[in-house]
Amino acid sequence: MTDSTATLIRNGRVITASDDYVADVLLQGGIVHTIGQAIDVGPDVRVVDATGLYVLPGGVDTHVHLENVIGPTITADTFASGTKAAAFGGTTTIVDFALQTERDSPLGAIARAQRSAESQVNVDYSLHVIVTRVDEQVLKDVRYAMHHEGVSSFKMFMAYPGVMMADDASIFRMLRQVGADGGMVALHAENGTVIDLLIKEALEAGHTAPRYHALTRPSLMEGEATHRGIRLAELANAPIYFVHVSSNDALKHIVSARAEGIPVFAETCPHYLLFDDSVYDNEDFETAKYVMTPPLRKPDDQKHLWRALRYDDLQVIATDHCPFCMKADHFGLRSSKLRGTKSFAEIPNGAPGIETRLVSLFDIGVVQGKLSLNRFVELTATTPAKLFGLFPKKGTIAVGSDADVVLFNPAVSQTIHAKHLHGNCDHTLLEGRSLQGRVEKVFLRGNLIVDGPDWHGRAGMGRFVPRGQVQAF
Ligand code: DUC
Ligand code: ZN
Ligand code: ZN
Repeated sequence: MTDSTATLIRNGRVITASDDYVADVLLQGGIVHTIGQAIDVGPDVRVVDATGLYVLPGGVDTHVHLENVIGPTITADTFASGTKAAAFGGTTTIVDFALQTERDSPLGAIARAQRSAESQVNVDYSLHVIVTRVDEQVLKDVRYAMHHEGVSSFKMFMAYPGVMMADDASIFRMLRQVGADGGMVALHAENGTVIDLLIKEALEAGHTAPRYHALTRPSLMEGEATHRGIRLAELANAPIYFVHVSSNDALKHIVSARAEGIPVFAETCPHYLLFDDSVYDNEDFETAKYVMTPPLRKPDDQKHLWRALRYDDLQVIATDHCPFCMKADHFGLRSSKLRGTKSFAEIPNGAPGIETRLVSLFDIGVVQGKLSLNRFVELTATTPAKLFGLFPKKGTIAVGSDADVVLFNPAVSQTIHAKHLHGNCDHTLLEGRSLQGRVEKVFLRGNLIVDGPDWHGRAGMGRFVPRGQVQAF
């Protein structure tokens, strides 16, 4: 079958954010061509029987770190390995990060990431620019990126002083301009200077084990920064998006701001729903697996995250896939948690998750009755596509949309093992866990790239997707 082969997906249950019906879906010319009943096709069309399967829009994961250089570290997945893993997990569009360094501008960061991604990506992709420094020239470049490069979102950090942290005035200037231009500022909300003090004090007291990562990043400091970010956005009259919301201390500010009518949007990540801070109750180095930022929180926080997911105070579930190995096999110590055997502060922050997002959320969300099927699709594909200017090309199944389609079997279960996953990371937080549901087939713009265990994709077949304005209202 060639790339241009049309495919008829016969008799599947089509699930979008708003609909749920059994139909035939014809993928042709890279787009969803026709949706109907008993569609008649010629012999040159590949027919796939989807009876008993869900026909879902390809997942949209708007928070992943592939080949990201963060200080002296680099994430363990390349654009090639990470996007292959994404595809096997049912995600057909990712948004990665391009880091503005001291030396270059946001435009240089975009060009650099694109150069590296171009020949490697297996699914479609875009980039958020991490803006670390704001001046007149940077603001000009940000405007240019929005209008001419198809990059309409910018991440800023309230944490990591001296590395990536931006001050409040810089964040405010970005919010004001990007908001006026129809884009989005995404914020990492933690009070960086207080956290750095707590880290220094912990190390001085001889507390070096991974668990102190969590103990030095209290949820109150996530809440404080979230509140500050909201007030900056309110003053700037701009929408704002909070990445990786983990705690009710942060969420409660988001809930009340939304009730006041302030355009505040936020994501959480599967790990905050799957695990709680009891994993830190030991001094073992194995616990470094759970060193991600923000850290895992209390069961009570999870209860609030689920409530917010149901009632739309959280709109997106993205992975924050930020893989670092427990050993030093990929890129050596640069991408290994082993950097931090002597000090938790040196453990690279992050966990893998790009391949397990849909199946884990299907199991703990849909199967366990916490999310409807429509809401599951909305959180993992449709709303991220809308908030980041990709909709309706991405994020839904509709005539004219890209033919990014996942056939999902809700009736089978699988046990997750790192050795069966497709990324470079040597572990998964879900090792040995049995989950209901399985991705059976994945189409990227009509091309069958995943067929059960078989890979038909090709590095470089993913495309950069220029994005438009935020569709939040
Ligand atoms: N923030 C992220 O979004 N990802 C990895 C680490 C971090 O601090
Ligand atoms: Zn962050
Ligand atoms: Zn991240």
